[in-house]
Amino acid sequence: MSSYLSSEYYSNRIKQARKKMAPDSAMVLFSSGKKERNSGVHYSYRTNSDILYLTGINTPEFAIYIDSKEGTHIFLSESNAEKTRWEGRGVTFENISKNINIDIEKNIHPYEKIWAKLKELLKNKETVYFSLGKDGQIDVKITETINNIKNNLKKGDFAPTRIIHPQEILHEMRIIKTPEEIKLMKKAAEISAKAHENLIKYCRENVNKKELFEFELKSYIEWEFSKNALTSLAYPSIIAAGNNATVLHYTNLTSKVSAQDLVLVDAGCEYEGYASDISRTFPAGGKFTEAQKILYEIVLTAQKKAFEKCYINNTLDGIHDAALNTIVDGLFELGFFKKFLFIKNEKTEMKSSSSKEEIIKKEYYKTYYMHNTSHYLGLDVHDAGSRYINHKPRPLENGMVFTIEPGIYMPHEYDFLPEEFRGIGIRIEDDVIMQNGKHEIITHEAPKEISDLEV
Ligand SMILES: [Mn+2]
Repeated sequence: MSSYLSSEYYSNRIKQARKKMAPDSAMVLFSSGKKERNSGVHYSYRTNSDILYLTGINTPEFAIYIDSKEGTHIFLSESNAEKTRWEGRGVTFENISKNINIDIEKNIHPYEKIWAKLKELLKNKETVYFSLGKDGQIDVKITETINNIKNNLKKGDFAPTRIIHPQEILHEMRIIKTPEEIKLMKKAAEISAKAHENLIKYCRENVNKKELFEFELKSYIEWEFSKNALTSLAYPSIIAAGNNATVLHYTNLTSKVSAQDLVLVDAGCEYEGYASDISRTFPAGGKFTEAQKILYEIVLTAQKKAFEKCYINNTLDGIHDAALNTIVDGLFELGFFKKFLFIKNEKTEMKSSSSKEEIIKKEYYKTYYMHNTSHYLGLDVHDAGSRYINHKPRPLENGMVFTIEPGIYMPHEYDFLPEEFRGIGIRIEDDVIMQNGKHEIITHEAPKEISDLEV
């Protein structure tokens, strides 16, 4: 049950975290609570990624305590016989003991005992690493526990005076993936890439044969994700035909797909906790219009320029600049900045610019390209870790995994554009691993060259 990686992996993660903790400190992490969807029904459960990172355990009513000196304690609510009849056997003490190499007798306790036990454990700790603000009830219990210690101190003892967000330690660690994690990430990427490839074929084969809707393409790709492996979704799938593709987080999925539409598919599976994130844009019927092809070529070139910038010590900002400059150059040559609608601070204004410098400096490009080119990828699709250290962009290192996803969006409402360009949204997104000083694209199996998308 839910042992994604080896027990050495998890004990090492815990050991590494401990090394980074302040003297006389403790870290306490809680699994996420179950969320009700509607009466008597819960959303499918997924715990938070920090818990998953340290333990691989995906269950509610679970917590881990790590001491800066030594000692790790686990708290778990085990299913009783009656609950088991309804929900099946959940995670057991034995599972956890195996998963993270920990002694059942001394270090694993029933979840119900956590507050009494924390009262003992947090005494004489100066600092507590705890994520305030995630769960109001747990916030209150933690504060109560600390106050309780403070109010019952014996001579020479002390109570915690600082609460620090554990992300300071864990999110830094999560930026660099270990070889074990990279193996899982490659598998997630492979499953998703193959699914995109098959979806493109399916769409092309069916769009002229029958009424094809976005929701059918969604079911198709999600079936592809899960037909050979137990996966879930890394995020809600976006399947957007025609003008819908100009909405960044389009989730309606009710439109009919026409053969001459471009279809933008942004979908990725989560495999054993790890996300993949792929976008492809393709002509539903296998033939680009002239306008679609012109814009598609710019985006594809922008992505290739961005890949060239994936080297050690360059930065995600450097990668973004390469993609952005290519898009601005391309759109500028085509005259798209002669007259355009600029939206800033809820104000819209028609503008004109004849300087690429100005277009970049004043962010006029956001009329057509309004998002960033990259984000980290890992247990979360927008993975943990700051892109900046000391206000400077963080240099790329081996073990980093991130996306490269330039795009161009020309909504149908933009009536200042030539008719043939209105209602086109394009994004091309791949996942990249930095390894041995080089970048490796792990989602390349999903086709994106024009010659592979046309029939
Ligand atoms: Mn993405």
